[in-house]
Amino acid sequence: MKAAAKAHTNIALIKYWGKRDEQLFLPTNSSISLTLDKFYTETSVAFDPELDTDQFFLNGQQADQKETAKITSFLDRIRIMSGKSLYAKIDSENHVPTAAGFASSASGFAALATAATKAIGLDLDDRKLSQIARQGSGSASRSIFGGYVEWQKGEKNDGSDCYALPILGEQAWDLRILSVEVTTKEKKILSREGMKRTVETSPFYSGWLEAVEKDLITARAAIKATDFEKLGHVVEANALKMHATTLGANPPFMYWQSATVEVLQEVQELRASGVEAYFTIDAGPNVKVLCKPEDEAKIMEKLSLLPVVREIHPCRPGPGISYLS
Ligand code: FM0
Repeated sequence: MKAAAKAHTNIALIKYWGKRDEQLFLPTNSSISLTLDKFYTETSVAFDPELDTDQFFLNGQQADQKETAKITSFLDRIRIMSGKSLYAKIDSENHVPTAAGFASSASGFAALATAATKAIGLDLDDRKLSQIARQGSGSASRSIFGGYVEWQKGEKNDGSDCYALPILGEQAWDLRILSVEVTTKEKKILSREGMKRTVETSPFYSGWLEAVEKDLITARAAIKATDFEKLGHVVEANALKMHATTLGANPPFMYWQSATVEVLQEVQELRASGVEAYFTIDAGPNVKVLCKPEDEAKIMEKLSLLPVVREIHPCRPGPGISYLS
């Protein structure tokens, strides 16, 4: 009763920001992402009648009780589905540099959902897998698929219509995402906490919900038409709107640092000088720059000159989940 799987991380082009059900991880808005080739998680799961508890190893080290408890509550959903009450040994290798500002939870729960369901004998399609991965971390639902992906929010209370769907495969449109790591000092507000506080207290949240519906329409159309300029503009504007909601929260917070703003301004200057580059930012200070393959070298060179830039990781569109032997 053993299986292993690999899943890649993804970057949101139109952000998931807020839950309508915290237990089932149902979002208040749909989101769109690009799965990336460079960063991924490989996980093997072995259910074993000899075990009386789950054992979780991350990068070869046994995880503490708190981390293991998260995995156990996730696996409980799969145990209930399969009708089997076996515990498992989970081995996970993360190839995601945390400092680069990518959440390893997206690739982590996508790989875990894929390996665990297979190991326990469930034969599920990708849509169903995305629903299971979603219940570990919302953004993990999108990492089941490669390329350009939409996670649709659904309307139902049980989450049965809430899953990810591919929009365009990773081979169909070659864009680049440059992950720009900046020097940081402040402590992190996790996206889970940040989105909850924003939903509950920010007067700007209703404006976000209204705007994101329009941004989704624009982004879907831009991806289907492979219209880079249209996509870039909506991606950048959507990220700014998400971050604006945090300024209205109580207590207010912001993910940006001065280094973040320096990179944003450099990207806008590049654009003013005729280079097509657009930024997006997740729940942290690092910046991701979206560009065409032919502009990648030039943009990297320019951004590297900023003293606040520590490292740049260039990424390409990446594949969805795969099973490992
Ligand atoms: O990825 O509480 O998935 O759409 O990265 O685990 O469901 O870590 F910028 C923020 C990701 C949020 C946008 O949140 O939250 C996005 C964000 P969980 P996640």
